[in-house]
Amino acid sequence: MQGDIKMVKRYRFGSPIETEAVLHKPDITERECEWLKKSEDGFFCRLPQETIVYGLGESIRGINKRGWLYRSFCSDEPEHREDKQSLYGAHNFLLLSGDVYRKEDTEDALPEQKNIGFFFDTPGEIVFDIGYTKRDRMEITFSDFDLELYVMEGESPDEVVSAFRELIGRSYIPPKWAFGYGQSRWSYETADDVRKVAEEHKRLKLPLDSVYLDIAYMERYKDFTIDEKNFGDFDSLVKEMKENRIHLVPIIDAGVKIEEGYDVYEEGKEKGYFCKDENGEDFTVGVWPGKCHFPDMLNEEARHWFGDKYHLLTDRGIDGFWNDMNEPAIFYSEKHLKKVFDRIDELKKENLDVDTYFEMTGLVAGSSNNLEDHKSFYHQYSEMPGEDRIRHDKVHNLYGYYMTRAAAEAFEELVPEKRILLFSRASYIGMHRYGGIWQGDNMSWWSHLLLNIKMMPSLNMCGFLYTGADLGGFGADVTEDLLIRFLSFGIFTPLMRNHSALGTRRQELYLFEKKEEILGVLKMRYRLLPYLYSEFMKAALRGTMMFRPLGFVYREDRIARQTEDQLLLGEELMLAPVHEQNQGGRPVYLPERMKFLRFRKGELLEEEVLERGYTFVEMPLGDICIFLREGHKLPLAESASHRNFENTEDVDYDNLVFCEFGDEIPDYEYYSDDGETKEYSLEKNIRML
Ligand code: MIG
Repeated sequence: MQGDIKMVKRYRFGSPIETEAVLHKPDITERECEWLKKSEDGFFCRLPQETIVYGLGESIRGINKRGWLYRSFCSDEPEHREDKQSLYGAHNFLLLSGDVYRKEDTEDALPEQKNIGFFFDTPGEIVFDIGYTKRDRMEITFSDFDLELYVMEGESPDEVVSAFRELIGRSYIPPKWAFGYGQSRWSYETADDVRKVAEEHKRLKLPLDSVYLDIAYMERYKDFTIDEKNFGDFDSLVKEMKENRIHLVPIIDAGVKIEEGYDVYEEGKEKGYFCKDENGEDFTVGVWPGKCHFPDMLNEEARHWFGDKYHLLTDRGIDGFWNDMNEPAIFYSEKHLKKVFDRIDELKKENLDVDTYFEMTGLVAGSSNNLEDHKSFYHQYSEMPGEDRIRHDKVHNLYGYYMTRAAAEAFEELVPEKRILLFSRASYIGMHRYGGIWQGDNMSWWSHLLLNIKMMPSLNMCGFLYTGADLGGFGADVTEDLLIRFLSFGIFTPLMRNHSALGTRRQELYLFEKKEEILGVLKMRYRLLPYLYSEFMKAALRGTMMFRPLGFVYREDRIARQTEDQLLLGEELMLAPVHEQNQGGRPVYLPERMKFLRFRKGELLEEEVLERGYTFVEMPLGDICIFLREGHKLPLAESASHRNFENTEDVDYDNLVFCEFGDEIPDYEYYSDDGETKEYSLEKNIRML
């Protein structure tokens, strides 16, 4: 159901900075918000114990965000631990479901059953204290209390989400091949490393649609260059890969290397397109390539200029990109580093004790991504004509969004007919229209598989549909069982990419022993593609979610509302992934009767009707277990034994087989299109099957 814009209220506080997150703005409401009380620098409200707080998109902890303090400030945070407060995205959307109090209610007032969404639209820092300081209270504070607040009520959580998504506009849609399996590594060091990945996949009949190029393909980490020594035959590499129907997806970093004669640097400097320091000089930071400047993505002219540079790669046959380090991440600033060195010089002379020793280690560790640096550079924001400049920290959460927007807007001009794969590390709501996101530098930890599961619905609420985690985990060493379990969930996420960090155990699929199991899991992905693509497109075009918490559907069921490690996918499926080591299965909560489907080696092996309640389900490594809701059917591409999938082009989207549960099953709304052009249309492309 489409959200009705009339049920959305818009409030204004202070003098908000335009973010262009909201496309369709209702008129400003003059009355005060019924649900939130104003404090000096924010809002607060009562939070009855059973009320669920959904939202916050990319962040740590649960689907229910209660019981922690989250800080909305895009951060290069490689340790997604429970004690952290921020990740790479700033997704300031909350959805309260359950009992809520009107703000003028007295202590003895009775709460009302509600579903209310809140979007706090401001590009600076926000702290969400959701029952952290006090369990039954939510407090939201702003570094700058200037914002637009959107409040939407609905009969159900789904209705609230639809209303919100209608405000913020349609989600980014990638090409169909971007739903295939992608292999990545920081870094494939040479063109031959890339060839090797393709060859090994071919040899073992493991499907592959893309290979990702991390920073090594560039010449000394300079954006839009190619390293001559190791990727000298770049054009033939692209061509060879294309012949094998494999897409190369290079990384682009936010920092532009300072180097005489490097055209991107020279042009940016000459035209004044870089962010400036207090004195109006180009602001210098240290990132990958050493000293860099940040292109001023908020300045429209600079944004066009930077976006246009992507043509250097699209001209050479590249049709996918990932934008990195765009929080923006800072290893050090020149100014700050000088202070650190000065102090260390002083400390050299001392007998280091507990205080001075930790001061010293802290100085070095603390030189990256510190707020002092974020406060010491400036943008010329085109949305604020008349203002000379705006300090970065006040618009911090827009940087990655506008970098990705730069690329997306350029593609509209460079290749208007064609979809380009694009996803980003940092993001803000609004960026969901321009690209997807990956979930950043997770670890090869079981807890991060669980985090991946929990993050999917939260991201979907905020419009981020094209997303997924680094399968297998980015940092730390993977084990074979973790990799297989990660993949067994990853086959359902739109972005399905295996990526891992420099120095960690290699994670390419062909290096592991359980080849049959891995092949089986991958085959299942390709058999699911017609369904996944169809569900993705409907969610994008209707403003709905692909992945939902159980509590969205089984709203009266207390256990379902509290279930955090099972998800609904579309209207049809429930997923209950194994996310702990050495588990041959797991207890599954069935909020209603469902048909259990077990697939092995890409084939349906077993089906069984399971009754409502808890059941222990055997799930050996490599089995794909799916729960089908009654009255529904699941379309699948032809049985894998008839076809060998090398990549998405081998999937037959027209000849489908179905798994069904129930006596009278309504037709499945099947969305299918060419997957390349932008002729999206629900009317034209849906068939009832
Ligand atoms: O700080 O380009 O999140 O995916 O492999 C490391 C190297 C910089 C961070 C990205 C990661 C990528 C890595 N980058």
